[in-house]
Amino acid sequence: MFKKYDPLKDKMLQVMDDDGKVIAPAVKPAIPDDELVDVYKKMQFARTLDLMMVSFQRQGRMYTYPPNVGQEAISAAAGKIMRDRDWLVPAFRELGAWLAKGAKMRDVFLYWGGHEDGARFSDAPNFLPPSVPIASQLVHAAGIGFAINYKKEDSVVFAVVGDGGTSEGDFHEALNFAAVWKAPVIFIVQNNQFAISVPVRMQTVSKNLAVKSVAYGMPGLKVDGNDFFAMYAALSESFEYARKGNGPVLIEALTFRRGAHTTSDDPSLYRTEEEEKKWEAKDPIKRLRGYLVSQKLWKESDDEPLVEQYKKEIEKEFIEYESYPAYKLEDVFKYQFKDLPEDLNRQRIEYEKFLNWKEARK
Ligand SMILES: Cc1ncc(C[n+]2csc(CCOP(=O)(O)OP(=O)(O)O)c2C)c(N)n1
Repeated sequence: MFKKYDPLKDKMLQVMDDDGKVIAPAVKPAIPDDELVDVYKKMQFARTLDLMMVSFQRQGRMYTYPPNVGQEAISAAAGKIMRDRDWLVPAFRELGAWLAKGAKMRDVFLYWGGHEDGARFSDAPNFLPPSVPIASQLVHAAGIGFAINYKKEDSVVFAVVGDGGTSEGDFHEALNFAAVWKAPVIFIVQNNQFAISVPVRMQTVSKNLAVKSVAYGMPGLKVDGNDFFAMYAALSESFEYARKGNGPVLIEALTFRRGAHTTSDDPSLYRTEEEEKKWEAKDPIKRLRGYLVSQKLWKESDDEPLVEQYKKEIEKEFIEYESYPAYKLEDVFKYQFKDLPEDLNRQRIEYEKFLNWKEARK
């Protein structure tokens, strides 16, 4: 597959068309029907949760949130392949993969609610906290890969970054050393074509993003990121390659962020409605549903009751989260150092004074 879809030739791996019709049967992964329906339901769940998070934020019940809508196939494929002993090193826009790794909804709410307890994800084995400093997570991923080899473990690291992240030094350092160390890391670039308002053509003049693998001496694949089958095929091949000790792989998953960058962004300022419409037709859930319907595994009318049930579950969890005790002031300072350095201690005292002053004004 790596040879056939050589990124230097700008080839893209695609298995189904926009309607879910299989156009490359030779590379379509063999997944049992019931498991495929399960994947579809998980994608629907992730989307429902994602849309509701935006809605909670709009209601003033949640802090800022980065919508995932349109990018669900990437997380769904990674989520189906990852085992407990594999690592997920996330950026911040791969909610479905968090859930697949075992993250509980409560923790997702706590994380985006700015609560320190939300950074723990104690039910998700081998899951790093989301990384807002762009691409910094990739050096951690390379280091984990090094440790896996050192300890002779059978684990693979799934590390996620955005297209904008490929312009960061950390991206290049991580890829270089992962390759030198033959670290079992799959670097997944979610190329959603924008880094906030900056289009990908302003990030690079490379032919594509997968081609960056060539300089570091690792295989790279450009994949239709809205095509679940293509993502699954690419990631399972990469998984086997990395697991067998061959080293890292770079996957460029071409997709489109249908929502805003975060809830504090307005995409109408930097992209056209036409572009949005074009990508709506390539929606990953619509495409997988097209396939399932054609195989008589699903009916369009099955969607509504499913989503309604998910909405109820999510609302219930969210209400529970809202009664979670507020975090203590010291929690903000507690986790980085064993002994708080003097300057941070001064900040803590100052902040405490500020909070007391604010309280007294009420
Ligand atoms: C090191 C660093 N620089 C800048 C920012 C501000 N910032 C937050 S998200 C973002 C864009 C990221 O774009 P991309 O990597 O394409 O991921 P996407 O948000 O599209 O998923 C920027 C510049 C940051 N968080 N970290």
